[in-house]
Amino acid sequence: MAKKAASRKNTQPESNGKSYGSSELSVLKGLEAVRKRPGMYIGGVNSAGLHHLVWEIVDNSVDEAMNGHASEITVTLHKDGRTVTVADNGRGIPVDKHPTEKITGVELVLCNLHAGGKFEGKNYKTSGGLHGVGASVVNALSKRLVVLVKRDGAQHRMEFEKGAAITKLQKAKGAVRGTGTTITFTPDPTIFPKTDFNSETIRQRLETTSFLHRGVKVAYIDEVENKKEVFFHENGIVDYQEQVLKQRSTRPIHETPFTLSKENGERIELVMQWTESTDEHLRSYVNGIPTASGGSHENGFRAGLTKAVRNYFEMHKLVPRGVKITHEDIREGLVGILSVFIADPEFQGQTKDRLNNSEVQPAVDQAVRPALEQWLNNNRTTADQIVARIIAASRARAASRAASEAISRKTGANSRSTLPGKLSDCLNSGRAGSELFIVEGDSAGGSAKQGRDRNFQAILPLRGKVLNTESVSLKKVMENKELQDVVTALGCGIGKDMDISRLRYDRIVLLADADSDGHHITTLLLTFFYRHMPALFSEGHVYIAEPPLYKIEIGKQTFWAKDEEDREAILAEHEGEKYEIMRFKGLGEMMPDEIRDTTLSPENRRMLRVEIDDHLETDRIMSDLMGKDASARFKFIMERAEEVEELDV
Ligand code: 0RA
Repeated sequence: MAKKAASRKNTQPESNGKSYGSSELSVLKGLEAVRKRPGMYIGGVNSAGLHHLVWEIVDNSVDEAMNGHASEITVTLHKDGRTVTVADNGRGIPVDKHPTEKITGVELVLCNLHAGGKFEGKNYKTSGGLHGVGASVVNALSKRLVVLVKRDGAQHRMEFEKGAAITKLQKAKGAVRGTGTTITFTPDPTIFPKTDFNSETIRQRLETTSFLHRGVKVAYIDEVENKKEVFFHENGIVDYQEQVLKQRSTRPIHETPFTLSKENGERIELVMQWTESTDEHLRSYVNGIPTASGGSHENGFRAGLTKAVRNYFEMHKLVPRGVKITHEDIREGLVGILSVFIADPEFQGQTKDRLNNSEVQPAVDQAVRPALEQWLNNNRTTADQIVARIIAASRARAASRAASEAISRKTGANSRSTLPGKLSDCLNSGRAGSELFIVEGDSAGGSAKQGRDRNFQAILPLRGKVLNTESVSLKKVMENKELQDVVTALGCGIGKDMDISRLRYDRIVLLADADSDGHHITTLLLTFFYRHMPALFSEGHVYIAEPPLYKIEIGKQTFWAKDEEDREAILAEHEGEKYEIMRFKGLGEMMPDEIRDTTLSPENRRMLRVEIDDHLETDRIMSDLMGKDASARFKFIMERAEEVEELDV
């Protein structure tokens, strides 16, 4: 250990001859580890990881509020779009020297990986944060961080670069009123490929925070767009539920939601309502942190829910002859918010968004079951509506199962003889390296077919519009001929019967015109995949091709531009030269070799891989935007796609 520390000192470029005491060395080593492997601490250095920095600092302030010491949190996105300030009116981080650590509380919190525990006494319990790692991770990954603390009648200030202190903790002259902590940081561009924050992402998260912590005033100031918003919800997740219903434009089948609020040891809060929608939509949180992959709290909720409803059915003898009620039937159309607060949350999974604490499952189960049973029995009219809803779901599921089995028989055989007639398959029979282009229109399909490399590229032309599959039953979906062909060509089944290992291609590339019809088709296909074959995204199989809109000939050279901006850039580079421009009205106007050179051939083509980095956000976008202007929707999805990853494959 000691040896290692010594050699660290020699290789530390920022040491500048300064000598470090052993405690500073171990601090530097800790933060150095964060900088070396940021993914271990924030999940990755993509957009989700970048925003994690903000959540981490906000969660610290929320902790202060949860413990009753702060009532207001203000987050500011500064003009540069890359610097964020989080301010609270809590007690302020301690400024005196910690009795055993021999550094100030401020340094401890900002430079020590697990500083939370150092203060873990009666008065400070870390509740969540980035699962306990704290503000020091943000500090390590910031090119600059400034902390201001108002405490004991004075203002204190300290500044850091890449986690290392560049000033001491300095006390300003003069007295100040009140207490609180203000942290301003700018993420380090040598760590994050993109350091621009997404204002809407921050806004959403803060709004959710205000729902989950009723009574805390959360303000958001966006200096880029010059906007300010204040979130404050007296009714907490009940208000949240109302908003979710509105956003998803789904009608509840009963007016008053079931609510639960319980606190003994752990805090459990639940709001739920059955709706006309065909899927289940539960948003769950642990200590204010979204748990997109669920975990023990969700399992406990589902167990309690199912038992309560089953008991009600049995007690009143409500199950019709020949109907079998499954837990899926019980949950169909359910929209709800589950928020628990527990002492030592442990998160699992690649994105650390699944709760692992096993003791939470029985706790939630035992809180939900009796309360829900009682509620059903006390509200018989509502309960009867819910019962009817569940029986209808069971009957629809039986019909849909029959339909999906039929389609699986037709599509799942995986033998080439059953492939759709319109598919021009590739010669390679293995999946490795093979590509399926789903092309809008027969004429474009024809050119693509001629321009492709038939060894590994397959073409499936689609005619006309694809069904909008948002909130449509699987049965309806599978009656649509175009979608049937897509499913057959992919060969891996659909919905519950999907088996990704049977997917016949490595890449599924959506190729449509760069106009609003084309955008619409792409959006509909993305929706279809997202709702019914989501594993395609989690394994990164879906791409969007970007065919050029312009062909520009300058002298003997040919250039391709994907849009006006691109075109202007190319022309600007060749100022004064003679040129000729052609605009493609659609893919159908391109010659086979032009499609090949610009869109199909791996050397020159442009395409985007579609990655989903935030399921809740994607879900919201999908359900929020379907039915509105198609091109706006598409633009949003494209922007998101680009934001996550642009591949030059
Ligand atoms: C450690 C101990 C105490 C408060 C805090 C940290 C604290 C941290 C942050 C981060 C953002 N805002 C914050 N507010 C407080 C307890 C101090 C005491 O006992 O007075």
